Parts: sequence; C-alpha cells; structure tokens
Amino acid sequence: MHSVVVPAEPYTFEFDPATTALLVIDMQRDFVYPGGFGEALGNDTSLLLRAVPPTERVLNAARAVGLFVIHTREGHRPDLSDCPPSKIARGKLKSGIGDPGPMGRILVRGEYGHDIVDELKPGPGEPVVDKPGKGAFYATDLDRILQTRGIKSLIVAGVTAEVCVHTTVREANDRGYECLVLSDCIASYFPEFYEAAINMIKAQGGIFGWVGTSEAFLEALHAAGLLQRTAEPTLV
Ligand code: TIU
Repeated sequence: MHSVVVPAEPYTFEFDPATTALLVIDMQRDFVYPGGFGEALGNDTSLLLRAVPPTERVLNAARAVGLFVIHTREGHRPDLSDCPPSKIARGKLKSGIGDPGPMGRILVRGEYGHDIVDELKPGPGEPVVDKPGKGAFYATDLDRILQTRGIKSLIVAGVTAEVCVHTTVREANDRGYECLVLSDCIASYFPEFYEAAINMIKAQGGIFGWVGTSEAFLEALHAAGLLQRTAEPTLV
C-alpha cells in the first residue's frame, strides 16, 4: 500500500507510513555548535544550524502521524576502545576526538556535546543508535531495528550532507531501503558539497534515492489526510 505521495526528484516518492521511518542523522551539538568536533575540523558550524528548524517541523509531523522515528549519534566510548587510531590521528588536530572542550570531551558518548540538540531531542520510544563511523549501518544494530519494524522506506534528515548522510543513504540503498532525503533538513559545512551531495543522490534515475523538501513532505501528509492543518501565525 502506498498512501503518501511526495513530489520529489527524480520522480514522485511514494510511501506507506506503516513501513516508513524518519531517520535523523547526527544532529549533535558537536557538529552544529562551535566548540565541538565540527569546529575542531576547521569548519564554520553556523551553516549547519539552518537544517534544524525544518527538521523540527518534520519531526513533529512524523510524531503526529505515528511514523517510526530513529536518531543516530556519531561518537565513541569514553575509553575510545571503539575508535580506530586512524580516526583519532586524522587531520593532526590540535584538539580532537576524546580531548576536552567547552561541551565536554569531543565526540565521546555521555558528554554534552555528543548529545542531540534540544530542538530535536529524541522522544519516548524513539531509538537512538550510537555509531562509531560515518555510516549508520556500520557496526550498529540499525538494520536489525528497521527489519524488526518492517521498515522499507526512510525519510532522511541530518548532518553532514556529504559525510554521514551520504554514507548512510548509500548503505541504506544497498540494503534495499528507499530513501527520500529532505534537502532543507540536511546541511554541509561546504555549500558546493551540499549541492553535489544532493545531485549525486537523485542523478541517474535516483541512483541512491530521492530528494524532496520538508514542505513537500508535510504537504503530502496533509493531502493524504494524515496531518491536520494548523493555523499558521499571521504577521500583522
Ligand atoms: N566532518 C563532517 O562533515 N561530518 C562528520 O564528521 N560527521 C557527520 O557527518 N556526522
């Protein structure tokens, strides 16, 4: 059964809410705020914040219509026993994985910076998958969780577009999941990589999946009769 139809590229994305999950990738303070891993890598983190408000709208809508919601976090055990030495060494960073920072030890589980931003805080019954790598399927039980729920399609949001989002969408695609990536709900430190990441997903007939907007996704939920329209605050 396909009851929701979303205008998307390269063509319409159709999904059954019963077999679809919203996957929110690595919306962690360590990436979107200064003082974390993203800034330690030399990036301007402000570019990532623009994905938070649309993702919050999508998350609220997903909860309202009963979509399964899963969050991921990139990070490591406090003793870094699950972190490849190559990952720690990469970049020759002055301050890197495991080092203390203003939001706690960088990319370490249990630290303030490692956790998900307040706006997108996981709710009850929403699994949080902690992953040591860029892809959310690598060395995690994400596939098991999705299979157990009978999930076939993924609505994807998160950061960063060309790193953890792309790696995860590629992994998901190879496992047979159909992915709709919401373009305004993903972000990159590099505008040119953001564009390329989106283009690479939808090119060649949707070689990795589909690309749509949060607005199109929300409108599709309305059109399917799953989501009530709420009065938007009017400007006076
Ligand atoms: N550096 C960068 O763009 N991303 C990451 O290191 N991890 C994620 O994308 N989550």
